[in-house]
Parts: sequence; structure tokens; C-alpha cells
Amino acid sequence: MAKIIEGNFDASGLRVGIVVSRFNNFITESLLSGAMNELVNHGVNEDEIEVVRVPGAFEIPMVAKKLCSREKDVVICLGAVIRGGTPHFDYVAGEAAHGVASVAREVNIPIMFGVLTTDNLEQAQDRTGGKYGNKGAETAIAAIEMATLYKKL
Ligand code: INI
Repeated sequence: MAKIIEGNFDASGLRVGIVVSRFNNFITESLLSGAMNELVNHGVNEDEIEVVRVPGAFEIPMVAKKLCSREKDVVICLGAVIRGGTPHFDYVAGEAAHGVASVAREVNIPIMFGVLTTDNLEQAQDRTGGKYGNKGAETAIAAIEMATLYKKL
């Protein structure tokens, strides 16, 4: 019989770091409140959540790495890259995704990617309390599952 190893959604006792970018802050602050609500509703003590703000999504990976050395069980990255008329979008979105993935491979805790990459503002609003829910909240739930899974592995 196969042994199944999986996380759960009991977040009590978890220490959580959140890196959130200020660029497009009307979107990223909704991601943050969605994530905070979900963490607390699942049992995280608010005193065990550390939130660090950075200028933009490009800066998220470097700070996520620093947060890992501050006794965390999981780090959640939140940001919003919205396509403009220039290739800047691709560089910023690409670096944020590659950078977070690269940090996640280096460290011993899960790093979660809650960075929206959308073509326009409407798509971002749809994902921060609109018709597609709140991606910050979804990322927080995934963070709890991964943090509890890592503790078993
Ligand atoms: N940063 C974002 O988080 N989202 C964006 O949409 C964005 N755009 O479009 O430019 C953005 N740029 C700033 C970037 O993340 C850095 O903060 C900046 O380049 C300084 O390093």
C-alpha cells in the first residue's frame, strides 16, 4: 500500500513571511488583505506574520530570500504586474517568476508565488475580489498546505 504524504489546512503555530510590492498598490493591498484574512481564519497567530513591502515585483525575490533567514515556515510573495505598452512587463514579470522559483529551489521552506501578471487592470481586479476570487487568499491557502507538507517531509 502506498504511503500518502500531504499537507493540511491547520495553520496554528505557523510563522509566515509576506513580501508585497507597492507598484499597483490598489491591487497588491487587496492581495495582502485576502492573504491575511485566510491565514488568520486558518489559525495563524497574527503576531507570527511579518509583512515586508518592496517597491515593485522585480524586488520581490531578493527580499523573499532574506525573509527565509528570519525563522519562517513559509514565505508568500504578492505583487501585480500589469501589461503596458512596453516590453518592461515581460522583463519584470519574468524576473519575478524566475527569481521566486530560483529562491524556492535554494531554501528549505516553501516560497509561494502570488504575483498577478495580467494584460490589463480589469483582469487584475477580477482576481482581487472580483469574479475570479482573490488570488492573495488562494495563495495563502496553498501556503498553509505547503508549510504543513514540508514539516512532514
Ligand atoms: N513593478 C510591478 O510590480 N508591476 C508592474 O506592472 C511594473 N511595471 O509595469 O513597470 C513594475 N515595475 C517596477 C519594477 O518592479 C521595479 O520596481 C523597478 O524596475 C525598479 O527596480
